[in-house]
Amino acid sequence: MMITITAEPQSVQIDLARTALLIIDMQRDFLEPGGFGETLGNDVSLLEAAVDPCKAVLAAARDTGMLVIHTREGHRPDLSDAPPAKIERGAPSKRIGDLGPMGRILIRGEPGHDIIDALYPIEGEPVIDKPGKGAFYQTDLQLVLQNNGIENLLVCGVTTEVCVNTTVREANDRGYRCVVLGDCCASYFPEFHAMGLKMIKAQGGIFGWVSDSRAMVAAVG
Ligand code: TIU
Repeated sequence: MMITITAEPQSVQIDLARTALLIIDMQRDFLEPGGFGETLGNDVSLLEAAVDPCKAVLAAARDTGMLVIHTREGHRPDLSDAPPAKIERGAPSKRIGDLGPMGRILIRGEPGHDIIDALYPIEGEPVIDKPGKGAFYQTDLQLVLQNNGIENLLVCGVTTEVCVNTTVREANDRGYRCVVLGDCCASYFPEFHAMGLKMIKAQGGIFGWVSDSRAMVAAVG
């Protein structure tokens, strides 16, 4: 079934049966105090704005039976998949693998690595664990999309200019139509959020389209 989503730089027509909702890294490590985001010096409360809009689109996607995919950034407990260059970077208060109040920072299986309660995956929703910022790099995301006949992605998550932008660029080069739901994304830097969305929709939609939760819910409802 073809649907039309109001978006920028123009409305986009997509086949609902070939569309998945992709929710990127809505993890406690980024959204809650004591996690990776805070160790980097960020005010994690800035990401809260995306939670309710994500809840609304997640509910709408589940109602339609659309494929919902969640991603999580993180590493193996032995850090064998974590590049030293990533671990050593900057001067965080705690490094990847160090023990924090939500367990070891950005480590799979730890409470902080998991998805926030408000958006917790349900049975049948694939969760993609990724070692990098992009969700395609060293994961089976493309295989999951191919096996489900997916051509279009409705993209939500954090942070707008880091994991959302990286993933959208990866997806665009692989031929997927990406519709980024702007209010379902957030950044520790409001100006990067705004610019991150602008970069996607500029030049006639060089990486895809930008829409929002209301337009998505109206289009699939
Ligand atoms: N630091 C930051 O803005 N983001 C990340 O490290 N990962 C994601 O965006 N998920």
